[in-house]
Amino acid sequence: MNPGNAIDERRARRLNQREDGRGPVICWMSRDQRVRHNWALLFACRKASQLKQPLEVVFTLAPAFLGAPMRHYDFMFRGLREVETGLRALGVPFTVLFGEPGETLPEFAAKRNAGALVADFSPLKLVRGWKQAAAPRLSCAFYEVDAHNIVPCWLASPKQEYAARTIRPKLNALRGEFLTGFPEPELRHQPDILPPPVEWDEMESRLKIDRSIRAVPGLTPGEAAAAARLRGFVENRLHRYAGELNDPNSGAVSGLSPYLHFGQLSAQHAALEAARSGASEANREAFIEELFIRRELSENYCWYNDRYDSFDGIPAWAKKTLMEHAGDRRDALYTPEQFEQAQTHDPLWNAAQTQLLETGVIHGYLRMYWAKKILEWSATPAAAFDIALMLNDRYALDGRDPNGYTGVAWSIGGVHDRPWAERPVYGTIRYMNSNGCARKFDVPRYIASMTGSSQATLF
Ligand code: FO1
Repeated sequence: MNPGNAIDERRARRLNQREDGRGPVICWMSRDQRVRHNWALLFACRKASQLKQPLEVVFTLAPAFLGAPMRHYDFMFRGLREVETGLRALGVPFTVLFGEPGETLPEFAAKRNAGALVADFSPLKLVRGWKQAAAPRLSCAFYEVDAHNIVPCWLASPKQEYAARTIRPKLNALRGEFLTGFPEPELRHQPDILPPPVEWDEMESRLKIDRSIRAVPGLTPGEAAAAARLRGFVENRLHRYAGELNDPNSGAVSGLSPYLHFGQLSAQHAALEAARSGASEANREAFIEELFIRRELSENYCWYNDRYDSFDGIPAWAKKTLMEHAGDRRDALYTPEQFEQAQTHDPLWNAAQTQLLETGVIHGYLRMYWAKKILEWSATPAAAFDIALMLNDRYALDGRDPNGYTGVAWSIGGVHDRPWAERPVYGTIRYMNSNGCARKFDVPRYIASMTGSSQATLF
């Protein structure tokens, strides 16, 4: 067990071989944008206490991030404002640096004469590039802490895993040691004065982003809203999660993915809350399977496969079968714009795309159907892969996330799946159709709820 909820040293790894210095400890917050249940922040707190130095937190705001539009920056900024407030209450200075993180971060660390720098973990190439650019320009110790996963990604497995069934035993073997509670942050050497508040409006005005894709109405971002959403899910929907995981009409989905993506909610805390709930073992395990096994499998995929965001990254068997069928006649062919505007012949697909456009989420089960139909109705498998990613990243609030990349790679490229019966266009990639959906949920009801039109009568 974890006495007093200590911090397991295996959650951190060193990114350079420099010793801790005599200046403040800086926590470089990026992925896990929250004050509570944050192993990177807790590790930095402890380091600051050991060095008898103050703790500071910094967020490096890049001018653009993989094409993310205003919808995502609005969600992120409103969450970061809450982080600023939460840290101020703890007496922790919070600074936002605008510009290329590989440059702004080392400058800041030098100006502060930092004794140590603690970053959180992301398997994405862009963020890894920031760290690779920053590391040689740092004169202090540089640590990385996996605050996103229950089992640190690098510990779960030393290689790209084949499927959920191969990583599941490895994750479960470490679950007891890592699915623990969190210590409270200990701060003893904080400065008396804190920096002035962040100029959020000025920061936003400097972003080079697509402002036409607006925030999703009615959705409240931030750590407090995430906690409320988790409480509501555990109290009212977890008890029927297993049975309705594949039913977009049920509302049983946790709705936690945008909060998990921006790190406004800790997956480990969510897993602990579910484990403590009165829900049945079957429902708790169904939730843990998605939150722990599937999510950490996607982290593993992105961490060990740097072509996670490309058709090239899929397994050889899948690439072979898809290329053998690349010349097959397509029942329909749509341009990226037609997909984007939900203008296909299929009311169910259009309803799923409409949900994505309007609410920024697409139900887990439907996301698979949605992506597979893009494969079926695109000119080439590689084009389909790029269109699915483009739409997911532009509109899904949990876009640009390992879960999203891996979801598209599973649906179109058979990643973590196996060959099925061969058929046109798909080859041996698993096939899905609306009849399959109709066996899982009330399709006309879903379509009506998304489009409120008579299209539902087609089924
Ligand atoms: N992380 C940062 O450290 N700085 C950013 O400016 C930033 C922008 C951003 C925009 C959209 C989005 O979906 C994520 C963004 N993130 C940013 C990264 C995010 O917090 C995660 O680290 C990655 O998405 C990996 O999951």
